[in-house]
This record gives sequence, structure tokens and C-alpha cells, in this order.
Amino acid sequence: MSEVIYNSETGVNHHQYRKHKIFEVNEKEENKVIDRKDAKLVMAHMYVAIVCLIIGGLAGLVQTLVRSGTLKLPAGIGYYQILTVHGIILALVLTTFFIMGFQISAISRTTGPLSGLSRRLGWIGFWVMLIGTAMAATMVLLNKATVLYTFYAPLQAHVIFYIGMALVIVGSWISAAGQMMGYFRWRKEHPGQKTPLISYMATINNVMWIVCSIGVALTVLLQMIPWSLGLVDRIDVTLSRTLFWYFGHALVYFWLLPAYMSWYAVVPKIIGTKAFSDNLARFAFMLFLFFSIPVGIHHQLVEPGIDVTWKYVQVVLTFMVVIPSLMTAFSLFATFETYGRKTGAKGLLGWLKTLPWNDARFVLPFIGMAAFIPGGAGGLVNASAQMDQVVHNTIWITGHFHLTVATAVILTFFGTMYWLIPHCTGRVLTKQLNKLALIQGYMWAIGMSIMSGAMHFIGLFGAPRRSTYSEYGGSKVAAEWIPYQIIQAVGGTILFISIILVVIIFIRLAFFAPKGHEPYPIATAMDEHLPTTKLVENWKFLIIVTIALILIAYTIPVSQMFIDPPPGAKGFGEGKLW
Ligand code: HAS
Ligand code: CU
Repeated sequence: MSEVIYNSETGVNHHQYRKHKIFEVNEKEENKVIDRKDAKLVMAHMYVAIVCLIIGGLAGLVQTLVRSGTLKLPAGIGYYQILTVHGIILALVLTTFFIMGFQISAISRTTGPLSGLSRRLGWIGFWVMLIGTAMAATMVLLNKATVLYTFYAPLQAHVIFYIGMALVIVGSWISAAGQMMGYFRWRKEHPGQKTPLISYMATINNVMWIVCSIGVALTVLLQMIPWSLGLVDRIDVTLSRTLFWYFGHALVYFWLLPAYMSWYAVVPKIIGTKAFSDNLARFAFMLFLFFSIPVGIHHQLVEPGIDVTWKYVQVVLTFMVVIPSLMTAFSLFATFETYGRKTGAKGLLGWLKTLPWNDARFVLPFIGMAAFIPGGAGGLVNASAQMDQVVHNTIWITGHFHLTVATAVILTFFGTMYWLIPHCTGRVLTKQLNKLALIQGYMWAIGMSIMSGAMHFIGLFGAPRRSTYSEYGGSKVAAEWIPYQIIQAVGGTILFISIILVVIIFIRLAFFAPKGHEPYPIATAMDEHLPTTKLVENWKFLIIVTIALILIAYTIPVSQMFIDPPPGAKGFGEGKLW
């Protein structure tokens, strides 16, 4: 069977560089192109994402240099200001724009062109998010919102910052509504049929996002904005942090699930095989919806004001949310191994050799998966309450989330961009750009291993996150951290060079690569012919269970926050209000 995808219309053989042998070419599927108007909407999101990458990446480089003492910031710019830019622009803005763009593309590709209303909602959502971003960014640049991406009270920002952040969220709701309409329309038009897997996954992610972001919207609207305007002079810090983390853990899954969409529904097609199981994937996503939200208190394990029983309950729920990730790992290994054995691989790990190591669309997500093994293991350490006492607020945590969101997720996003951008712009990922993309991915792997490795290591010795050496000026213990800060800066520099490569590849793919057809890979599953388990697409059931779990996990601890002094806070002083 030929490994080359030849497009008769354009005459382009653009995957000749692939060496692996089995490739199931379904001409009709392969040639499907998403609607041009939808492609434009997707690209609008991608342009914002790439601008964010440049700004946020530069801020990251500057941070590692400042922390290691190699750079002094000029013109009164503060370290925390740069840290705020880095966190907000990359973790909140880049991710949201990429995810919305990618999900729109996935819905359009699998359920057909968006309806006029869906597309309009997509554009309105896009502009509302962009205006919100501009408002928040302006305040951060003016040093009037140096509050980090978690905007913990009592750090206070200008009211325009909070309104801007609220608009980003409202914009994403509008966009999510448009996407969900596509999924539900398809379902209505195809009664009794299995919905396309990736459209189901995008819908789960959107529902989860809407339910969780209500928490952050509440703290912003009811607490932060009145306080920032001076209408009230105090703010309940415990409550605001709890509402933030009700949102915050689901936020990290809002980043992860689109990467999982690609791992389950795209990557198998790229390597030329079928996904292990459609049913298992849907089941895992259902569990993510259930268990991503009622676990936020695992970010507050060392905080006063929350009863230890409820911390325990949420730790148990956190270990529940690990299960669908373990299912994902199992499913991926099964996909890869089944493919490998088909091509004649022998032995325990022989299948690894048969994977398409010369195809960046596969290699980048794969590096992401590999990084997620130590990244996930670190998460288990954090979630284990006793061990969290050691690592909380140390730079170990920074190491953890640079393996998860900043490698597993973002490398998958880059790998996705490398076919999605040319697909939308009617160009192809050339052999040369593919090679550059491979170099970019490997540089990321090297840079991040160095940086995140050093962060994990020195975190165990108590090096704090979110602070600079100069704050600990001259202390003996801080001096011991310095070599590791320098190692981090070396890793950070390699990462920055990798970011420059991403930008070069992006620009080439968007504007200069040869015209042609780059496929939008969508895999079928080995159990494609089997019906789905009814429950996973019973939205009433899904939403009832989701809300019930939230109520179980949060009703009592939140109501206890209104009691003074809060249970479990004895010994921490009165501590309820600032
Ligand atoms: Fe986390 C803190 C617990 C996953 C992000 N996390 C953070 C923060 C961020 C973050 C940003 O319980 C900092 C927040 C802040 O600013 O304060 N995290 C977990 C747990 C998981 C987890 C239990 N985190 C993530 C993901 C993130 C993310 C995903 C972003 C995308 N995290 C915590 C806790 C804290 C925390 C505490 C608070 C700590 C503190 O003290 O402040 C789990 O869900 C992880 C489960 C994952 C696995 C891995 C499965 C592996 C797979 C890959 C298979 C690979 C293959 C390739 C097939 C069990 C699916 C084969 C490869 C070969 C090489 C052969
Ligand atoms: Cu979490």
C-alpha cells in the first residue's frame, strides 16, 4: 500500500518523507476540507495564539535570566509584572484562543460547516475575548495589575483588569455555545447514530468549561470588582481562593482535554492505524467531566479555613480524576502496540521502533505524552496531602506544570498547528518545514528536561516559586539555589530558541508554504461498528452527576467559610477576613 497521499487536484505529494508502511488512505475522508469561512475563523484564533506565544515566551526567558541573577530589569519593570505577563498571556490567553480555534475546526470538520448562527457566535466570542485580553493586558503593562495569573487577593488589580478577564470568559462561553450547536444539530439530524468522537469530546470540554468558569466569574463579579472599585473595603480571601480553585483545576483539564482529543482521535490516523477504542475514549471524557471540578481544594491543602475532612474528600476525588488519564495511557499504548505488532514488531517495546519518527505531526504529541508520564506522577505527589507539605509553594510546582501544560499540552498544540494551519490556509507542511518542526520539538524536549528537571530538584530543597534570588539576598541557603537557577536559565534559553522556530514555521505555513491540500487527520476506532454506551451521551445524566458531585464536595466547606472562625482554622488566628 502506498504511503504517499497524492492529491489529484493539486498534484502535491506531500508526505513522501514518511517511511512507515501501513497507511489506510480513504480518499474521500482524506480530501475533506473544512469550510473556508470556518477556516478563517480558526485562523483568527491562531494568529492571536502565536502573538501570545511570542510575548509570553519572551517574558519567560526574561524571568529565568532574572532569577539566575544574570539580568537586571531596566526602567523600573518589576519581576512580578513580567511573571504576570508570562502566566496570563500563555496559560490563560494563548490556551483559550488555541482551544477555541481547534475545537471550532474539529466541529466543522466532523459535523459539517458551522451554521450561520454558530459561526456568528464564534466571531462574537472571538472579539469579546480579544477586547477582554486587550483590557487586561493594558493594565498589566501599566503595572496596575501585577497580580499573577491566579490574581489572589489581597493582591489587587485595577478594575479594568478584572472586567477584561471576565470578558475573556464570557467570550469563550459565546464561542462554546456556537460549537455545541454544531454537535447538537448533527445529533438531531442523525438520530440513533454515533456522534463523531471528536465533536463529543469538544462538547464535554465546553460543558466542563462553562460549569467551572462560573466559579471564577462569581469571585470576579461579586468580590474582586466591588473591592477594586472601593465599594467594599474587605474581601474574604479564603472564599475567593476557593472559588478560584473550583475553576482552577478544571482549567488545567480544559487545557489537557484538547490534547487528549488529538491523542485519541487524530494521532492514530497520523501513524496510519485505528484508535484503540471509541467507547473507552468517551467513557474517559465522561469521567473528566465528573471529576475535574470537585477537586479544586487540592490546591489549598496547606491553607487555613478549610476543614481537613473536606480536604480529604477532595483528595480522594483527585485520585478519581487520575483514572481517566490512566485509561488514556492504556489506550495509547494499546493503539501504538497494536499498530507495531501489525507491522511485525517483536518483544516488549519493539513497537516503539515502528512509529513514524520522521513525521512531526506525530513526534511532537508523542514527546508530549512521554513528558506527561513524569508530569502526571508529579501531580500524584502534589495530590498526596502529606507530600504536598514538602513541595507546596516551591519551584517543584513550577516544574510540574511546565511538564504538563507547557510540554504535554503545548507540544501537542504545536504538532496540531503544523497540519491545522496549512489545512486552513490551503498550503502544505513541506519536507523542509517538517524537519524544522522536528528540530523544534526535540529542542523543546531538551530545554524543558533541563529547566523542569532543575526546578523539580531544587524545589525539593525548598527553593520557592514566584520569587527571585535578590529577595533572599545573601542568605546561605539561597546561594545554594543559584547553580540550579542558572541551569534553569540554560533550559529557558533553549526553549526560547524553540519558540522562535515555532514562529518561523507558523509564518511559513500561514503565508509562504506551497499551495496544496494538507489533510485534517481524523481516526476511526477499532470498535467503530459498536454502538456507544448510551449513558455517556445522556446529557441530563451527565449534568446531574456533575452538579451532584460539586455539591457534595463544596457545599459544606464553602458554607463553613461564612462561619467565623472557620473550622480547622484554629491556631491560624481569626484569619477569615483581611
Ligand atoms: Fe497539576 C498544581 C495535581 C495534572 C497543571 N497543576 C498544578 C498547577 C498547574 C497544574 C498549572 O494535587 C499550579 C497551579 C498554581 O499556580 O498554583 N495535577 C495534579 C494531578 C494531576 C495533575 C493529580 N496538572 C495536571 C495537568 C495540568 C496541571 C494535566 C495542566 C495541563 N497539580 C496537582 C496538585 C497541585 C497541582 C495537587 C497543587 C500543588 C500545590 O501544592 O500547589 C493528574 O491528573 C495527572 C494524571 C496523569 C497521569 C499520566 C498519564 C499519562 C499519559 C501519557 C501516556 C504516554 C504514552 C507515551 C502512551 C496519571 C496519558 C509512551 C511513551 C514512552 C516514552 C514509552
Ligand atoms: Cu489541580
